[in-house]
Amino acid sequence: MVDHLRPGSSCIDTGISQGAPATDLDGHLRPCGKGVDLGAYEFGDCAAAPAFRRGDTNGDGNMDLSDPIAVLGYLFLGNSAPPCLDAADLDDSGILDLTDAVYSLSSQFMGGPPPESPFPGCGVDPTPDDLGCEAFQCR
Ligand SMILES: [Ca+2]
Ligand SMILES: [Ca+2]
Ligand SMILES: [Ca+2]
Repeated sequence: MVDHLRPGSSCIDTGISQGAPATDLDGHLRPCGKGVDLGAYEFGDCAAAPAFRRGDTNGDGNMDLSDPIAVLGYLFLGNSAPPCLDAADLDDSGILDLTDAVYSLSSQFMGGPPPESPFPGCGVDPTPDDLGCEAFQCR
């Protein structure tokens, strides 16, 4: 653990978030604290980013018609938010909107492109955004 930052290190919160991966080498979310830390590891005790499968909006293990319907219900009917908003952001635009539901329908039923990574396996979001992923059960 010698390559991890110590408390009080001048590297803490002084990195540049632009281009920084969404997680450090331990899989912990970054930034952890006020800003991204310099180096490969974030200092602190931030939670590991949950792995998820993009497109499986309701987290039931596969992508089917119920997933875009869950997105539409959340966006337009006031239903509760999906547990992992990143999984619902099929085009990885960082924004959850009608486009994502259409993307899912197109992908499943009209020969459209598959969801952006991570898909079809589980993984973490390769592009940091504000959506976040509270919980996802990979199976
Ligand atoms: Ca599903
Ligand atoms: Ca989107
Ligand atoms: Ca993203």
